[in-house]
Amino acid sequence: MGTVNREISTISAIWAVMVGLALALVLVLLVVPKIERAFAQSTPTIEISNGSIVIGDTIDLDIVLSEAPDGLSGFNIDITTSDASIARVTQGNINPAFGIVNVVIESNLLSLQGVDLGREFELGAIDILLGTVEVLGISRGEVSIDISTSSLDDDLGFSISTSSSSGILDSHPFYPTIPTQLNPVQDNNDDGFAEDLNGNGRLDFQDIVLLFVYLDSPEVQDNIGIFDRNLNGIVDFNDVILAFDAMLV
Ligand SMILES: [Ca+2]
Ligand SMILES: [Ca+2]
Ligand SMILES: [Ca+2]
Repeated sequence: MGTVNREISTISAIWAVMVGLALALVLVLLVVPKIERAFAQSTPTIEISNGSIVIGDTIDLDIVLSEAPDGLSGFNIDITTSDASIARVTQGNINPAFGIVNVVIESNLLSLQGVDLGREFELGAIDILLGTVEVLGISRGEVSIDISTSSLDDDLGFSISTSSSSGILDSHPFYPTIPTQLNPVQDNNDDGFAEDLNGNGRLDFQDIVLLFVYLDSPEVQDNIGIFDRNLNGIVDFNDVILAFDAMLV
């Protein structure tokens, strides 16, 4: 009897181990994919593209949602610039793929609302163009174009957690190309005056010679702001001398 009992308890132990292993396997199969998915999914980002603009002109910048793993049913976002004295928001458009749209512009703040009535953006959609923002260059400088999200819902009505990526906009004067040269002039040291007349990215004597030779050209005289170093309202020989002095600093 003792031998039989020992055999029964051995068989029970083996079963217990097998059941334990089976449960562990089921647990691994159920849990691991979820952990992998959690690590694989990145946070969707709403991003505004960077740009460069001539003062007085406008530029349209794209507003893009990187991904909508569970679809997109609608959004409500606000866009503004970090400094309205350098560049400000003037208009906005929503991607016409959205069925209901609402655009409100108030001072330097643009509000965009869209609803995906046509079910264009379903599970797994990526690189969704929400709309565009129009920005006007006011003065020289750099601003960020910032987004805040009031609401962004997936196809089940749940809020989509996102991060925002601001666009960087460089607002600058018009840089003409001096006659006989291939590249536009450049403001190499970012002081507001263009010293690199041949646009080769560095200061050299040809830059000074070009300013002297083409002093009366429309390319120079029509762009006083970037050449008039003595601030007397015209580009004159004294500006050539001051440009030369600046080169020696
Ligand atoms: Ca300069
Ligand atoms: Ca140069
Ligand atoms: Ca001058």
